[in-house]
Amino acid sequence: MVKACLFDLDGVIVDTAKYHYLAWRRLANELGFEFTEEDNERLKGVSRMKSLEILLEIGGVSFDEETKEAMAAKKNAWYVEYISKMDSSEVLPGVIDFLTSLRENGIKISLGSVSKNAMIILKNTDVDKYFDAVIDGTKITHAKPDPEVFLKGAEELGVDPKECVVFEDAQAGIEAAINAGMHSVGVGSPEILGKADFVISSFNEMSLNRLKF
Ligand code: B16
Ligand code: MG
Repeated sequence: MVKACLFDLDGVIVDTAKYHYLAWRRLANELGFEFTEEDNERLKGVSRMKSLEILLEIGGVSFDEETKEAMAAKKNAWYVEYISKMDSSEVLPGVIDFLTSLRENGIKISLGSVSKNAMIILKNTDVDKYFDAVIDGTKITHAKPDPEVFLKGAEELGVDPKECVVFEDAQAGIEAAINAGMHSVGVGSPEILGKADFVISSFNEMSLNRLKF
């Protein structure tokens, strides 16, 4: 049995992708071009500045660094406005039951997200109390597939990477787990997350006896 579970946030604990989408689309529209939900798929698990680069590439426009920083800040202010209205009803199915059974069985829990807004989301949805460690975008310098976010989580929990399992909805996140020498469970579609040890479509399919690798 593993000793620690490390969770990505967006797409695993909650679905904040829709709020990222609304905020990025608002920016794109302000710049005079469309941004579709399909385009938004390319931003999942990607850092804020890299997401902006992709958005500007889709719109076929370019700006200097200072303007890009201001645009990212503007998008983030809109995004924060949306997520400030979130509550516990937005936690994805099966997540609370699974987190509860982990705690009852002494398995440590860490967050491993590249989002700089992770703490607000955890607090608003009332899941912060389940976490022994929170590693987010404010604590890392390398984005996934770099293993930094998960290695820091394991270190803070005092657990060997080999005894950790990562839950991820993004391909780059599964690669980060592999690069960290950890087990991984994909949350979503097996076509995208094929490198994971196994894939679930929701936490309703998850139980402690599946944590033996
Ligand atoms: P922020 P995760 C990621 O969260 C999102 O999937 C991605 O779409 C977003 O751009 C990134 O966080 C940065 O978020 O702008 O809030 O710092 O999947 O790593 O939990
Ligand atoms: Mg994610």
